[in-house]
Amino acid sequence: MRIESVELHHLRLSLVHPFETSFGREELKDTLVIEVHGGGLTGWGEAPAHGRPAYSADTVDTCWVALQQYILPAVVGKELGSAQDLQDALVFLRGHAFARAGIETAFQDLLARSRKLPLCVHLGGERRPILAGVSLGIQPTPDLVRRVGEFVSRGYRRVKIKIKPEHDRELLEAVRREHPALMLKADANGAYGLADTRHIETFDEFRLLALEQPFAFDDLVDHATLQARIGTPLALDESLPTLGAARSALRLGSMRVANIKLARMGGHVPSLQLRDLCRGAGVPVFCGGMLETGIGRCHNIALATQPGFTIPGDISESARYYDPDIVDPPIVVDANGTITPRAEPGIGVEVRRDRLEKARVRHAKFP
Ligand code: OSB
Ligand code: MG
Repeated sequence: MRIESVELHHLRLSLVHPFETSFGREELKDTLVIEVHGGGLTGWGEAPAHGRPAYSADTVDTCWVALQQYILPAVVGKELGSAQDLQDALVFLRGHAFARAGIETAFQDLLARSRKLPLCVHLGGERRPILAGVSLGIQPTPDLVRRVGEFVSRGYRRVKIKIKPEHDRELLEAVRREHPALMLKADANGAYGLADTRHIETFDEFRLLALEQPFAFDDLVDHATLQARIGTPLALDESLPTLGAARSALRLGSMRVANIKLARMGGHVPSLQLRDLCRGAGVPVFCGGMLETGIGRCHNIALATQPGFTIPGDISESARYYDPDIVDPPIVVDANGTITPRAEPGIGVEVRRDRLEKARVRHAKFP
């Protein structure tokens, strides 16, 4: 398969609800949608970077430059037999994982469509329902408890809540009181330090599925010290930017669960390699999210159906963030709290060009 041309669509979408984490509050979401053309077919991918380098160094602007200057010249017009071939053509590239994920996911969609297979089957899995999960930002405790209740009544069986110092125990206690059996995760996005160890030890009573990224994005050692002192499994997110970092984390005992994000890892190929590493170490994994549009969301769903993704991830329905989403039909959660990948080839949804163009702030074609 040859990628003949690529289009970049920088979108700015308003979120249905503002999303607040320990790094700030977002009301608008910028993202980069990547459209690849080849063999008479079109594939869609997404680099769901933010407008500012807060979660990682990647922004839509850095993705834009990395794609135009380095990535697209290395892959467009080349005969690439597989997504591994595309990754091999990019071995020179350090970092820029979100941009790499954008082109790789688009190419995987193109390959799946050329094989007339749903993306989940093309990737090596089977088309099976996955448990949905919702990630709820920082907000006053009564609002959060009400929001959890709304999602639970709509069928969601797994909820992740964002926490930070002074905004943790009270929240967890309130949610646990109302939902004793809910699968609950807490994510701190690096807001704590080793000095908070005694406080974090008290979270064991909340029976969390995992406590995600309590310490800094570049730490593995303190996470290992904390993991040895608590019963709650730690899940790493920001601290796993590469396979090498993950190998170190597994060796050190810094986590008992891994959050695998397509954007952070640079596509399906490295995400599945991380799954394999974790499997070898007996560490279960889940698929995380970055507020993706329907395009990235379909890629997340396909990844989450792969063998080894035994912990329910952070994949919610389209309407949680975007109403309307840019894809048709939107992604929905059924009454059992599950999402079923579509049977059509590739991501299985149609990208609505009218909505894409309405949300677009910048557009480029390559070559
Ligand atoms: O830490 O997992 C995170 C969103 C943006 C940046 C970081 C994170 C998140 C989420 C949202 O938790 C997951 C989603 O619903 O897409
Ligand atoms: Mg996280």
